[in-house]
Amino acid sequence: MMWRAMTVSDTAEKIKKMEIRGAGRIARAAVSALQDHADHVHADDLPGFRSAVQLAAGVLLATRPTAVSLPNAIHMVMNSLSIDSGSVAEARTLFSAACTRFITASENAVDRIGAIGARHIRDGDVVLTHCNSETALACLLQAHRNGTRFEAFATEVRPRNQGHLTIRALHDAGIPTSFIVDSAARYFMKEIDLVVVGADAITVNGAVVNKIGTSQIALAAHESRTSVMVAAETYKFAPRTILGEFIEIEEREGSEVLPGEIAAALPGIRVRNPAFDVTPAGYIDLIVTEEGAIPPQMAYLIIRDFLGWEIGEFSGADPGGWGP
Ligand code: RUB
Repeated sequence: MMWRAMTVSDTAEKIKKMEIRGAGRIARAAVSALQDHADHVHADDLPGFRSAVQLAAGVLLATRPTAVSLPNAIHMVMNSLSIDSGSVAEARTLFSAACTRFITASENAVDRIGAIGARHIRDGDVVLTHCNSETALACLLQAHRNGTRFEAFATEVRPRNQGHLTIRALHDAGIPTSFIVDSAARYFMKEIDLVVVGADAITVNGAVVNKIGTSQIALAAHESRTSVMVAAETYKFAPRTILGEFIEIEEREGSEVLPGEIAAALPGIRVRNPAFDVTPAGYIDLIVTEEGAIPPQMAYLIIRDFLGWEIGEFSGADPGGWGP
């Protein structure tokens, strides 16, 4: 079944190259590739089946390090492999059902976040968003569908221009939108009432890891007393941060920032290209999840109640839930 294995590696390649990007989409694409792989992989017995799925999971996990949605999603569906099943066929069915459940829950979560987040956008607001987050956009699009009249600002998002995707969505919805370079965010902040962004990971202390530049925008918002709302599904909270683990910040190729021919002429210059940064909880007013809106200081409760990780319980083994 060589071509099925390619499906996992194709998906992995697309995630690495950012043809599939955004924390939620990455998680759903990985689970879907894993489901397809498990549906078709040949295995003589249960241990063989489990290790074939595990191997594919490893390939997907190695793609991008920062979005915790990826390990959370994979571990959630992999949990179904530890349920006693009598045969490979039964294990396949259970695994496939877990994958479908995750994908559906993830899509529903975006809608639910949109519905909750939209209530925080008021008539006359000017709302700034950074990067291209489907959850952040869900809040804006739902507010617009609700009839709230507001304006949007969208940043360019160097170096990969995810802002182009965002302005396309805002344009198509008919939301009046201004497009600005990232470095203009502070200049315009006095006109902004609310910043809405997504998240790749949220730590136990409520810090939000998101697209590079988010923390500068949050700092400028804090300075001008503009509210910052983060829209993120519960599976973007990072259980292992309870143990003091840090979230790895992906640093990508310098060629994304400086074209090769210029770099070649300047051999003494090193280009640094972190893809994400960390915004401390103090600069965030609200995190909207599918379970409701919380202040960032309540992140631990999401990790405990929805991901199943408790302080004090940890002994080195995965306690289950959605945790990596
Ligand atoms: C995407 C990014 C998004 C979050 C949330 O970075 O930082 O804000 O992933 O997105 P990249 P979503 O383009 O490098 O993947 O709400 O769609 O999950």
